[in-house]
Amino acid sequence: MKQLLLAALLAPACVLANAQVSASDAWIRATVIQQKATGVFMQLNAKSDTRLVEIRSSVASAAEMHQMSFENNVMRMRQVSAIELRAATPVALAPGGYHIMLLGLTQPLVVGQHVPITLVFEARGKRRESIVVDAVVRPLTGSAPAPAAHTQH
Ligand SMILES: [Cu+2]
Repeated sequence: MKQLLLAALLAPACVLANAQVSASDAWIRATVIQQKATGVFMQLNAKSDTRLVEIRSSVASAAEMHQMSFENNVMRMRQVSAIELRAATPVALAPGGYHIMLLGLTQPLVVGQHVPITLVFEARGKRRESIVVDAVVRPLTGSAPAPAAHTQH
């Protein structure tokens, strides 16, 4: 038992395993020069009910949570103040749905680059917890909405 505890303290992955929320498959859409905003996507898994309330990254001056939806044949995006997470119910931040927007990028994000993103969660009783997610930059192409869509709000 003692050995197990020690191993848990030494391994960073195990420290994160103690968190109420874990993130997997985190990625960021690559940017072109002069582009100031981009989307971050991942899968979130909560052990108990909580909500994502804040995002920070050293590569951006601000970050927002957005929700995309298809209304009257038009893709619309609106800012949300939080993303609710239910225990044991994975939530996907994915193109076409919820996503994180990094705004005021301080540098271009190139494919293969790793960017730490800090996610702050608030559970009942205002108890806060933050985790740091390693997001990898992936190419612009794919099933994702065009970056231009983000200049429209
Ligand atoms: Cu957005």
